[in-house]
Amino acid sequence: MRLVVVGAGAIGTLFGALLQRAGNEVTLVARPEHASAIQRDGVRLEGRTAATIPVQAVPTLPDGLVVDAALLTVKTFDVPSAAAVFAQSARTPTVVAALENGLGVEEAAEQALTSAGWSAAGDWIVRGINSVPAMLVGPGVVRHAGEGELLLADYKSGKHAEVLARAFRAAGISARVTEDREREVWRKALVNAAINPVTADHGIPNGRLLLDPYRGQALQLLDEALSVAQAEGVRFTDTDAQRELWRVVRATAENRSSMLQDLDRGRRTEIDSISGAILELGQRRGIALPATARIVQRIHAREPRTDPGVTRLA
Ligand code: KPL
Repeated sequence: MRLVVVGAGAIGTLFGALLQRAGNEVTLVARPEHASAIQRDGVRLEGRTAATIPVQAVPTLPDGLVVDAALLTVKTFDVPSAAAVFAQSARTPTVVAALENGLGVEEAAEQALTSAGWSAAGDWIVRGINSVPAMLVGPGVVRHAGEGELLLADYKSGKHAEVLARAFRAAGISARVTEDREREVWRKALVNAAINPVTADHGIPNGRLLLDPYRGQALQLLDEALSVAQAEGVRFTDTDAQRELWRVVRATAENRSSMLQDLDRGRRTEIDSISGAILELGQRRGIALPATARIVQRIHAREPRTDPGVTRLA
């Protein structure tokens, strides 16, 4: 397949490099220093996968791009602009797989692609729900940091998820199609709502959440997020949610969460599309979420005032 990875940070670079190694034709669109290191030396993978893989990498999306699919691995808040820039570059509708964390990602992509003139834009969108952990070590260098799985779901009536899942599996990435997109999006959002803000606030790897006081804080956030999920009609019990939380914490114990990696780099985080989105849904339903409200404020206070983000892709 011909693939473009729009916003190749840790996860996009890991996936793009593995897909290229498996025989796909991949272009990574990445921040300039990352793109030029890859163009010069290839992608260097460490950890679970140790390899150097030559991949085409550019700092901006080429015009008139012809690909079979775009993987959007930008931050959630950059999905609308990345989708719009891709639509302009691709000219004709093509599969767009959005692999971000958080709630409302596919809706945001659909809106942007529709505004760019695509009809039935939702049929081109695949939602990716990823728990393969990866860390950007430096320009061109990514650590494959543990076990995880990529779930793929067609958003509307399109039938693209299986084709992508096959390509990912052929590249050695554990990937499968799910028919229950909403439940899986929530399952991941619950885990992210508990892991990401606590690890980011305290500067700790995921595995430290097994210890108090972090354990208690993560459980409190999980509990609040779960009350919103349940009110939204997603059927998870406390036991389901806790089992999933500790499973992911153990599988990604040495990983620094994506939110912590963002703060480490002085970048804006995805707090608004994870805990912020849950808080907003809770407020609409009159559910009090005091711990979530506090952590949203604490993470915002740690964020930089500006982050150019995807505007570099235009
Ligand atoms: O999704 C993640 C993230 O960091 O955003 C987990 C699975 C929690 C791995 O760190």
